[in-house]
Amino acid sequence: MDIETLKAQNPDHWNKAAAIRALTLDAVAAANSGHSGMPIGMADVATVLYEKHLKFDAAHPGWHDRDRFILSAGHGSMLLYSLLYLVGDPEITLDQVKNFRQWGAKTAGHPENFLAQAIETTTGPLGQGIANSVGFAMAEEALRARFGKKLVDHYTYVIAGDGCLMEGVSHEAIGIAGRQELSKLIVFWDNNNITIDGTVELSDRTDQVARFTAAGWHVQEIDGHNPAEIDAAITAAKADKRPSMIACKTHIALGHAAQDTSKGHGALTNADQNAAAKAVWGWTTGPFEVPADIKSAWEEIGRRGTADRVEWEARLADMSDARQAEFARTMAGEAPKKLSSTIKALKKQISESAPKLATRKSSEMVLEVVNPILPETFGGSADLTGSNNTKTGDLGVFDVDNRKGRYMYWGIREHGMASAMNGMALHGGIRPYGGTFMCFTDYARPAMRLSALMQVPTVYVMTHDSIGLGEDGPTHQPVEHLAISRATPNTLVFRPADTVETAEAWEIAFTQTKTPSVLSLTRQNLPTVRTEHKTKNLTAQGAYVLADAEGKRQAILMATGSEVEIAMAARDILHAEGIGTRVVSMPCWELFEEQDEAYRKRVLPGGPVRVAVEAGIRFGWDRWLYGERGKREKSGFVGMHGFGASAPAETLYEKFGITAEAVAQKVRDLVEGRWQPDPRA
Ligand SMILES: Cc1ncc(C[n+]2csc(CCOP(=O)(O)OP(=O)(O)O)c2C)c(N)n1
Ligand SMILES: [Mg+2]
Repeated sequence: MDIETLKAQNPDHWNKAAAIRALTLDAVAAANSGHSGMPIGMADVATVLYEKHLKFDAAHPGWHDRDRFILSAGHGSMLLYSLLYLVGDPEITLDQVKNFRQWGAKTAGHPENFLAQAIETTTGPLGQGIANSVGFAMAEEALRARFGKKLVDHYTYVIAGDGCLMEGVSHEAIGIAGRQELSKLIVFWDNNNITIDGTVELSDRTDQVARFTAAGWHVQEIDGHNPAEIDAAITAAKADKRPSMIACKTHIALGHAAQDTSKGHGALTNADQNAAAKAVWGWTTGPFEVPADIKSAWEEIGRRGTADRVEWEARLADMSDARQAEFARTMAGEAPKKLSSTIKALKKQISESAPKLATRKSSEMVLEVVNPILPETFGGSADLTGSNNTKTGDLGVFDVDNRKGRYMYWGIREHGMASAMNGMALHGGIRPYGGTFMCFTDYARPAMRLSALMQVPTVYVMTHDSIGLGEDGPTHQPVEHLAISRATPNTLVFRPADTVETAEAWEIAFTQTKTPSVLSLTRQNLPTVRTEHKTKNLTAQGAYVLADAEGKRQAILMATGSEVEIAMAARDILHAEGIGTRVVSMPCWELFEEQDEAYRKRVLPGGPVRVAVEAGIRFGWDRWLYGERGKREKSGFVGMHGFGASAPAETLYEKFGITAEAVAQKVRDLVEGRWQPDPRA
């Protein structure tokens, strides 16, 4: 259908959609950057969705039972900002739209979830939104099973572009959604056949309809500019028991000189061409001006859900006080009071019995006592359940016929798992944790970075955290992954030395509201080093004195995880030789950095020689070796300098020189002034 016919057939619809198109052109032109074509192309789909289907109340963007709208094609951010301004969102005002992409504005280049309540997730890295949406839809299912349909009953709508569908993570997401029959997930594919380099044919020939169908989705193909077809397709999608993909044939930059070309993808800033496009759309007002009747029609859409919300609030108010309080606590992500006492009791029991355990097993022990008292936890693993020790007795398996299950078999999909976990956390009401091998942090990395950026407390259970995993060899032995994780802002990286530290780490991870955690856990057994029970959570200080020097303090050994045992053994050797040695356990650098100067100085005083021991690369350790009152000539590192190898763990520690004797020798050299620059450092 040509534009004139579309206009004539449904002028009310056309004008509402034109408002999105015009605001997009104006904001992108004012910013002199951004992406005009996608919002212009998808304006009709978005208009019908908001006008006829999306359950929301513009004045209350935080209403828990709202439908979620996820703009996976995040470069088209002006689509979202236009919609929010038009419906009367309290945060995305006209001023915000005028300040698109400027310092301090909520209308950032790509949507950022932490800038406005109505922005459900941060998108821009293509594919993330569609993968997050799987988590949103799972969270809805899980919470509906827990709290009932009266409180939780909403859809998750997604707009994904060609780019989102080409990214690998979309494959993982589509597979999960199909297998789990997430019937309330509805994805619109902006099928415009254009990406930045040209047409899709340049790089892809996938039959997307066949692909989604093969994964178990309900699929429809429509004209993405025809409001009647869009409406009917959404209605049909809702009625189907499968997740739905609606392939919307659209024209990027519809009505603009750049229509149907890759030029239309980016910033359309040519004033004449923009004026001509507005003329084609029948848009006659000045920049950022929406005629009052069109604006008020949009505001009416923004109020469409008010009655629903009020009824929902009445239903909530009708529930028992206890139920209301539990719902509020769950949605706010507050840990129950019992968590702290449960962790303390476990710590006491462990300090007394001093078991020798792999910290992955310690982690399971913690989860066994914590999961029953935190009904919001949701565990899983990327096909390594028995290795990651993430499944505890009471969880039950999340599945089509058991939405109360709190354990997910994610399959071999680290990236999809991480991204979906972010979606669950963003939805609210769920505390997701998921496991894989530490070296496959790489496979989950794009989503792990977004957990940190988006400020969501997703927990990553990363087991087999060093050469200590042994025979599987260097492909499976992380060496740089601690450094990568620690380099990521707003991420707590825990490498606990025993069960007590593991329990403390979990307590911290499960009380975060804005920070993800990475738990780096061993495959191999470790002794309990915290044999004296302390109620205080020492891991919360990031680093602490585990064992002090006897006699004159000549050396400080800093270690994490499995190497704390080695540091303790080195301390014994050195003490036998009269070299007073302190061992500092450093389970979480980030928390140690947060401590005040006085505490850090007490733990790491200047003077003694310092040796760090960690079965990973040195990167980052210099901060503690000589950045924190230390001296380069009095410091050394015992760890990895390259990739590992395939052999039994004990052999590897021996061959790579990560032994108590090697640590003791390093200390002797430093104490006796035989420091040498390490060319590998
Ligand atoms: C992971 C990732 N890779 C690359 C980019 C850069 N990028 C932004 S949009 C885009 C093209 C996307 O094509 P499509 O989804 O079809 O969007 P359209 O051109 O139709 O608006 C690319 C490559 C990105 N944002 N994220
Ligand atoms: Mg495209």
